[in-house]
Amino acid sequence: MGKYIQIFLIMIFIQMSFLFFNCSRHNPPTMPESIPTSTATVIPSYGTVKGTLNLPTPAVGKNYYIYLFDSFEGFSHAEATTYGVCGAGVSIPYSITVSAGSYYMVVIIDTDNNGMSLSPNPGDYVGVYGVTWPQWPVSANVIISNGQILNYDIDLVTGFANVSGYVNVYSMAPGKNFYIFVDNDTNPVNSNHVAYSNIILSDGVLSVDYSLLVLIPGTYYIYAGVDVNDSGLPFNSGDQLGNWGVCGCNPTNPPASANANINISIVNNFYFKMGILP
Ligand SMILES: [Ca+2]
Ligand SMILES: [Ca+2]
Ligand SMILES: [Ca+2]
Repeated sequence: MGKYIQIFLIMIFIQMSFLFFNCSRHNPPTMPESIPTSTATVIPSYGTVKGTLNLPTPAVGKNYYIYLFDSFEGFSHAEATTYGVCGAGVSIPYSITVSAGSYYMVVIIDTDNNGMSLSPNPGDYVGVYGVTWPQWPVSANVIISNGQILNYDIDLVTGFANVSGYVNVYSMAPGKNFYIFVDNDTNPVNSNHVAYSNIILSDGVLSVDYSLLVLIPGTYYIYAGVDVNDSGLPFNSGDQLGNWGVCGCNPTNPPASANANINISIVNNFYFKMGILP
């Protein structure tokens, strides 16, 4: 093959390569719109826990509430919730559906019919799966996978006050509402408290005894206030307020972080006093 023919063929090859390269860069192949692109389909993954609630005595007509949660941030923030009404007898069937995962499961029967917006109170029936309250499981012991059905019975007991103490009000406020909260934060109106009580103060009262049921161990804020100006919650200027763990009675500086470490097996005594919100 002559040298010129070789050079000619090499030039043709370079030109064709260049054209092909340019075409590839400027005209990328496009997917016809009629061909669907593949998308990941998210299939919900759920399991069911069912069984029997074993009551200490019948609670006919009373509401039961069941909560599954991984980290507890208030009864309104559980990963799954169900409720129902107790029939006759001490064995109440239940069923709850939850996404796959690991959870604690607690049950409350509102024996005094004051509603779960108030959280459980002493005298309500309480239970936690795997142990007898006030014992607490060492880890999240309801472990459920997709499609799984677990049969778990839960023994309930009569809940008792495990957090108590007294609060000195700043000044007498007869006829005014006194509130005390065990809470995940210091906001009384965002529905993540864990225990709550409310009384009307009588004349002459400067010290209020309280007793609360904290169902789930943890580290919380405890604070109390008097709605001096009858505005309802939250507390505002002119109201009395106090936070446990704060020196003196400066109501404007709650602890920087939750500091009331509550062990549900013993009674914790928390005493504090109030100031006036500026
Ligand atoms: Ca109750
Ligand atoms: Ca709160
Ligand atoms: Ca007020």
